[in-house]
Order: sequence, then C-alpha cells, then structure tokens
Amino acid sequence: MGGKMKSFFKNRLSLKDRNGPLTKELRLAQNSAFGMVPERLNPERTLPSICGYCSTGCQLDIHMQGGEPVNLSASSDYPVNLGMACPKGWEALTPLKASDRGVVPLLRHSSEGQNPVSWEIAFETFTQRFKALQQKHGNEAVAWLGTGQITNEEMGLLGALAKFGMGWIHGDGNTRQCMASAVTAYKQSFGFDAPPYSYEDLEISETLVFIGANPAIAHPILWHRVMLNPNRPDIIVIDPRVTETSSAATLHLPIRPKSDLTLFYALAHLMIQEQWLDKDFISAHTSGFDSYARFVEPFNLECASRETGLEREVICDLARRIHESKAASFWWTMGVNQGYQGTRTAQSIINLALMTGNIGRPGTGANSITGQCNAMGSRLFSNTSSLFAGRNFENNKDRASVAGLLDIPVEHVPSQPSLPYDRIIDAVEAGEIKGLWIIATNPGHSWIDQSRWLRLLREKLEFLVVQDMYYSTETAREADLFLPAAGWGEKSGTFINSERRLGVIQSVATPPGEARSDFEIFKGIAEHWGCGEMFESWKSPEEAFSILKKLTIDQPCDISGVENYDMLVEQGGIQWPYSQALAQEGPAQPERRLYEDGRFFHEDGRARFIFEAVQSPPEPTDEYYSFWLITGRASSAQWHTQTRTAKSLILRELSPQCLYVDIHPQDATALGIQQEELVEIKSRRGRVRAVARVIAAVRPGQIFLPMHDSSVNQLTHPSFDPYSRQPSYKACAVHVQKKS
Ligand SMILES: Nc1nc2c(c(=O)[nH]1)N[C@H]1C(S)=C(S)[C@@H](COP(=O)(O)OP(=O)(O)OC[C@H]3O[C@@H](n4cnc5c(=O)[nH]c(N)nc54)[C@H](O)[C@@H]3O)O[C@H]1N2
Ligand SMILES: Nc1nc2c(c(=O)[nH]1)N[C@H]1C(S)=C(S)[C@@H](COP(=O)(O)OP(=O)(O)OC[C@H]3O[C@@H](n4cnc5c(=O)[nH]c(N)nc54)[C@H](O)[C@@H]3O)O[C@H]1N2
Ligand code: SF4
Ligand SMILES: [Mo]
Repeated sequence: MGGKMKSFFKNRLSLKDRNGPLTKELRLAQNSAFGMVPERLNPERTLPSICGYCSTGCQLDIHMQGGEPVNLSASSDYPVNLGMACPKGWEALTPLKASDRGVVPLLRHSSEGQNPVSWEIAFETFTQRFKALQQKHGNEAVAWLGTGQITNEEMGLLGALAKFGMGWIHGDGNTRQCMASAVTAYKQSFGFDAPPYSYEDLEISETLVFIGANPAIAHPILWHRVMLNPNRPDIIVIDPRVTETSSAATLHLPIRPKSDLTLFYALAHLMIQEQWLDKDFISAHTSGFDSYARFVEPFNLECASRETGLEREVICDLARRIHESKAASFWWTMGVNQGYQGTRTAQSIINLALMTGNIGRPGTGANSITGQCNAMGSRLFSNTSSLFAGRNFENNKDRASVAGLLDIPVEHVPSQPSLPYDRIIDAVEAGEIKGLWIIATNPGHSWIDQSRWLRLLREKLEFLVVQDMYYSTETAREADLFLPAAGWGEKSGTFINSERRLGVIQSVATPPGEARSDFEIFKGIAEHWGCGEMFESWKSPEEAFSILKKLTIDQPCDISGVENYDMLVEQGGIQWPYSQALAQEGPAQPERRLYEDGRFFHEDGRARFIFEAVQSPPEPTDEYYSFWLITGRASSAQWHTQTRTAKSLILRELSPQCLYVDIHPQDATALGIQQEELVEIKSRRGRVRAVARVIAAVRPGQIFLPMHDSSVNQLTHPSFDPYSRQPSYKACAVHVQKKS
C-alpha cells in the first residue's frame, strides 16, 4: 500500500471505534459470516474482488482453499468500505451454487420447449437467425438490451462487436431504467456526464440533502459512511415516505410525489430573494443565471406549499439550512431519475448547487448516486447511447477517432445513435424490430408495464436470445435460444463505482457445466459471425482493458495512466480521470472530486442553468384510481428481480417472502382493511394481490409496493422523461380494495 493510502487509513476511525448504528439485519448477516472466518476455514490465500451488486463498489476478500472460494470478508484496507459489507456482499458467493444455473445452451424447437444443444449449434443458430433477419429486413431489424452489471471489458466488447462487427445500430441497456436522467442532466449542464464527488464528501459534508434516495437500504455502506461523519451533520431527506433513511434524518420533508421540481424552483426563488447566493461563483463559472432567476419568480412559497404539501416554514427552514451551511451536498437517486421530468428535476438540484457555490469543494456537490455495480462503466463503455468514452455517433470527428484507435474502417461506426429502450420496444410492437438479444437483465420482471412487454416478446419477436446465469428467469423462460453465462466470481474484469472508482473483480470459482463468461460468449459469436479478426486483439479481459484505456485518451474520463489490474488493486481502486500526465505526478490521491478549478466541460468552461415549465402527471389519480403508487427497494437483502438474492437462505430470512403493500391507517380504516389482510390493487394495465402492512410510513392516498415481486410492474404506467427516455416507475394511479 502506498504512503498516501497509509495516511488515509491512519486518519480514519478503526472499525471498533465506529459507532454507526448497525441495523439488525446487518448484524445478523455479519455474525453469520464472522463466525466462520478465519478460525474454522484458515484460508490458504485471499483474493480481493469488488462486490457484484450495488454501485457502492465495496471490496470483498475471497478466502480460498484448495483452489475453491470457501468464504469471504469485507476488505478493511479498501477506501470504499473500510471493513464493512452489507448482507448481499456477505452472501455474494451463495448464488453461484444455485440449482437453476444455466449449464448448457438451450434451443427452443417449436412445440417441444427448450432443449440442450452444444455451443457450436448455439453459435451457428445465433449467427444464422440474426443474419437472416438483417438480410431480409435490414440492420435496423435487430437490437440488443444490455446491462450495468457486466464488466467494462465485456461491455466494451459487446458494443464494438454488435455495432462495428455485426452491423447493428440499436442496442441499449437496463441503465436506461436507472441512470439516464442523471446522465442527460450532467451532459447538458456540465458538458460531460461527470458526477463531481468522492465518497469522502459523505463524511465531511456539513449538510447532506438526500432527494428521492433511500441509501440505508439501497447503498447501506454509503449510509454507514454518512454515520461516520464526525461533524454531526444536518441530514435532510426529501421523500414522500418515511424510510429507513428519513428515520435517521434531522429533517424529513414528506413531499407530495413528483413535486420536487416545484420545490427546487421555489427554493431557488427564495434564495435569490434573500440574496443567499454565491455571486462570484455564478459570474465566474456559470451561464444562464439571469434567465433562471426570471423563470423562478412565479414559484413563491404559496405555490410551493400548495404543490408539495409542505408547510411554508419547512421550505424556508430548508433554504436557511442550505444557506448557513459551509458545505452542503445534494444526493439523488431514483425518486428523481425515475420521473416523467427526471432530467429537469436533476438539473434543478444541480442549479441549486451552482447558485450556492456548493460544488468543487470538499463536502459539496450535486451528486447522483448510481445503482448497479457497473452502471458508471456502462455510461462510458457500452457504446449504446454514446459512442465509446462519452463521444457522439453523429460527430464525424468522434467516429473517425474511434475507428482510428480501433484500427477499423470508419464506415463500420454507425452515424446514428441507437433507439432508446422504450423505442426499441415500440419498434418490436410495430414489427420493425424482429430479433432481440438480452444480456444480464431480466425485463420480463423489471420493465415498466410488464404485461405489454411479455405479450410483445411472445407474439411479435421472431427470434429472442437471452444470456443469463439462470435459465429460470422470467425473461430466459421466453427465449428461443438461451446462453448460459458465468457470473460475478467466475470471471475477471473491472467495474466503476458511483464515485468514478475503477476496481478489479477476480475469477475465484469455475463456472458450472459449460457456462462461459460473457466475454468468451462474445468472442465465440465474433468467430462464428465471421468478424473474429476485428477482435483479435481483445484476447483477454486485461487486453481488452488496454483497448478501453486507449479509447479514453484526451476525453474527460481519461484512464490511460492506469497501467494494469495490479495497479488498481495496489492503489485501492483509482477514480477517473487518471491520465498519463496525472500518473507521472505519482499514485492517485485516494479521494478526488471534480470541478475544483470551477471549470466545467462545455467549451466556454461554464456550467449551465437549465430549466423548464412544470408538467402535470401523465396519469393523475381520479375517483376510481384514487391512490398514487410508489415502487422501489424494500430491503438491503433483496436485489431487483431476485434471481441471485433469493438463492440465499440468510437473505431470504432477512426479507419479506410475500408481496406486501404499505397503506396508511386512515385509508385502511376507510376501506375496512385490517393488518395482514389480502388486498387487491388494480391499475388500467393489470391487477396484483398483496398483504396489507398498515403503517403511517406512507401518506394517506399513497401506497408503496416493493419492486422485487415480479407482479408489480404489471401495474406501472409507461411514461418517460422526454430527454432521457427513463421510465417513470414511481408514478401511477391505482385502485385499492379489500380482497373479497
Ligand atoms: N438492496 C438493494 N440495493 C440496491 C438495489 C436493490 O435492488 N436492492 N438496486 C440498486 C439500483 S440499480 C438502484 S438504481 C438503486 C436505487 O436506490 P434508491 O433510489 O435509493 O431506491 P428506490 O427505493 O428505488 O427509490 C428511492 C426513494 O425514492 C422515493 N420517491 C418516490 N417518488 C418520489 C418523488 O416523487 N420524490 C422524491 N423526492 N422521492 C420519491 C421512494 O419513496 C424511495 O424511498 O439501488 C441500488 N441498490
Ligand atoms: N417498479 C419498478 N421497477 C423497476 C425499478 C423500480 O424502482 N420500480 N427500478 C429499475 C431499475 S433502477 C433497475 S436498475 C432495473 C433492474 O432490473 P434488471 O436488470 O432486470 O434486474 P436484475 O435482477 O438485476 O437482472 C439482472 C439479470 O442478469 C443476470 N446476471 C447477473 N450477473 C450476470 C452476468 O455476469 N452475466 C449474465 N449474462 N447475466 C447475469 C441475473 O441472473 C438477472 O437475471 O429494474 C428497474 N425496474
Ligand atoms: S453496499 Fe453494495 S457493494 Fe457494498 S457489499 Fe452491499 S451490495 Fe455490495
Ligand atoms: Mo438501477
């Protein structure tokens, strides 16, 4: 460990000195793992690997014996997690052993269902079927849907293979469901998709404002880092629900869903009126402030209070707290991004940070937290909505530079961007897209308005390929061809976490049966497609990493100073940017934030104030559909569609096993619903049953359903942010009644 890293750890509290409250479920999971390590197992060696669940990016030490992983512990010398892990991390190895792992490719023979076939036949079928569709209907008749959960190297190879090798134009990722609004907001406001912060900011900020975020559940180790903040910070949570996070806050604003934009415009107006501004920062580093000031004038306290349901005094109090703080930071996730005005809402938060000078300094920032382990990697390397490393498909210079760096003819780089996810689905419905390849995502459960999606898969698609660890997922069951993939722990590569930190994942276990890593599957497809030569130099993940590095040179996300995987492990991960020039100055500082010099990525170096009129909800409540449905994460032991977490007995014991609905006592009484009674919830698209949890955590007129049950997205309404095309998962009207 380098000198900088050593002093970094010396200045921290030791694990036993920390008094962050361990939740009951964390304690349970930690005990179960601690009891076995290291006395009983006495591992021969440990291999560090970044966790394959959330974007916090904790490092886990995998304990090896006889070449097999026997257990793991949380790395105490990694700057992200400092010896901590959440239940999913402690249980990360368990899902690898599940009985429904895909062990051979499966091919559907019309009425006989899916049958095992060799990889040779699988690759041949893949190639013949997709090529036939392209020959008959053109390159726009096929598409892929990827993920933020595979490695950068896999993502990069997939994006290059599909677009430059196979001639595909359309490919998007499940990151569209998750990050798209933050990405668009940053690009428009800062000139590049570059979140400013480092996790250290959680520990040194004086005032932390969480908007539509429940980190105690969704990013538990980040939340612990907030608890380690020695400043006794002001923690403000803006969330319609009482959550695990809001319960620990100094101020909770139970805002009316989707009224955040009005709140932030009103805050801006108030702060302008009071002159609570950083005028020097505004004039030196931003553009468009005067128009913003004029625009927010009508957003007075009366209007804000009416729209948000918050008392005027509470809104004033919030403004004052931000003004009086020397270092205020703003953190947002899905309560903002997943909105029909997600991009503008994210920008209203960015605007507040800009006008108060809360950016580029320790403990500040307009900070979007990502979701999946490699969501940030997909933003840079998936080659979907932007060309590699933040470039633009429509820009000839960008296309030429990528073609040059990869030594391929420029005509192989499409000059049009992909359709976004929802438009790909519309194109399936219109019969324009006939073949789909889905990799490491389970939209049969997770996509909005799921019944339509499943109907289209079954009725409209001519060829569906699903590449997953498990043959049993809602999506894999529909596949014409299923490709069994190795999972986290069975392959190597890199991830990028929320604070832009690259870390290494290691192969510690052998994939079951004939399952192959996604990287190997992509290589096999390239060979059979006849474009293997183009990917000759992508020999191994580490060689692919060298290619990705090259692609970043002179971009804001330049990582050309990272020599190899060993350097990443040795330095405790490295945040981008880390150019060759930076590397010459020495090892990377363990915590780095952006915009310290006040320069943003637009040509004039200035950040922009961007704003727009507030819209009303696409599906408002009415007399019959009188409840507002909120969906989201429910427990730190459950991950999305649960293909992995449900395989662990410990995680199952830590989370509810049947679908429940949170409903306010007042509403329950009015509807004659008792605690734990069965309730029916209907939307215009479907109906589900859930057990009532009568609790004042939700407001009257609102209900909450966890996203982890596969029925929930039968209800959600397919509305999208117009700029990011991110689905609005947390806004639809439903009818609630006691199940007769
Ligand atoms: N345990 C666990 N952790 C996870 C995941 C998981 O599945 N399980 N998934 C990961 C991923 S991919 C992601 S994207 C993140 C998501 O992490 P979060 O965004 O923190 O999780 P959510 O529960 O989806 O939404 C956060 C909050 O938004 C609130 N909300 C809903 N509508 C509004 C609104 O209009 N305004 C405001 N201000 N708030 C609103 C909800 O009440 C909810 O508490 O979690 C990551 N971490
Ligand atoms: N109602 C509602 N719906 C939501 C949300 C919400 O808040 N409310 N949140 C949305 C968000 S933010 C997200 S990110 C999505 C997540 O939605 P999904 O991406 O569909 O969820 P996961 O369960 O993570 O699916 C990952 C799939 O990849 C497989 N897998 C895991 N590792 C590998 C690997 O290395 N290789 C391959 N080939 N497969 C692998 C897993 O078995 C699993 O089937 O859900 C969205 N849906
Ligand atoms: S907080 Fe996220 S990265 Fe850390 S152990 Fe839990 S799931 Fe893994
Ligand atoms: Mo996500």
